Amino acid sequence: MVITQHQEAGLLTLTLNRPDALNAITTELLVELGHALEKAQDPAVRAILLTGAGRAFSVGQDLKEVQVRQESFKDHLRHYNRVIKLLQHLEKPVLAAINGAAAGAGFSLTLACDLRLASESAFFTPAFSRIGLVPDSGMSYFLPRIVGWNKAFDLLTFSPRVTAEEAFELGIVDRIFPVDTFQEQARAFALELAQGPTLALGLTKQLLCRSGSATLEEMLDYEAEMQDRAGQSQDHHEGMQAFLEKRPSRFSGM
Ligand code: LHQ
Repeated sequence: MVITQHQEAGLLTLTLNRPDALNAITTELLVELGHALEKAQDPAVRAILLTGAGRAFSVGQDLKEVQVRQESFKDHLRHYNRVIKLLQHLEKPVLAAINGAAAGAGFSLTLACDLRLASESAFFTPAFSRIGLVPDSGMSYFLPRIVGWNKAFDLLTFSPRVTAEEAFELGIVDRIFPVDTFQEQARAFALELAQGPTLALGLTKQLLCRSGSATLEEMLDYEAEMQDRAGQSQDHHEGMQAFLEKRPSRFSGM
């Protein structure tokens, strides 16, 4: 298996598991990741943590595999695009725990997640322009939305190594944890999120997805619709009770 899966207390951890190849992405890896993400639609899964085994998160497309490819890049990218859409459309928080290098489509994978937790030793590099390619796997969509058009163009053109600290300054990284305690702290952070009001968080994600291409009027209507749904949830009821009883909420995700 090139994707390992571990489930505990509502948290599904998916690990890219080709450590000897710095988790370079193969078709097999994308197919396995796609299957795992489809299964993650199960309501028992309330948050997903995507990470890499060994010293890298992922160095992107396995360049050895594409050298002997049979299909066009356009056809090959269908495997990537399926995974990116699944990450974005899962109605629950998806976190990337970036333990080392995230390059090319490995970087893109992290951008399709809802939050990025980075080890102090992590770094990012678009890598595409260095081999005469354009950004793919959603990078041209997510990166300018996070860092702005001109910074995205700068990063995509010069493809520097962006340290975790620099990525934090740019808004690419949301939390940084020390190398020694990274796995433990990322897991604890994700476990806490897996105990959250999952339905409301999923609806929040849908709102943010829609806001990229909607007018204020459309968003006001969509917010009202989503609030109606959240307002009928068990978690809203529990949240209100907990507030009145001055105790922490015990959300069920429904
Ligand atoms: C690798 C790779 C790699 C194979 C390092 N593949 N072996 C989608 C579909 C269609 C077309 C193509 O594009 C895509 C999407 C993409 O992702 S394109 C972008 C692909 N990725 C890259 O171009 C990144 C290439 N790698 C690097 O720039 C560096 O290796 C980084 C900056 C990631 C890490 O640097 P270091 O930590 O200094 O490690 P290293 O460079 O020494 O690499 C260690 C080994 O890993 C080395 O092999 P070796 O046998 O010499 O030890 C590399 O050749 C190998 N490796 N990336 N993507």
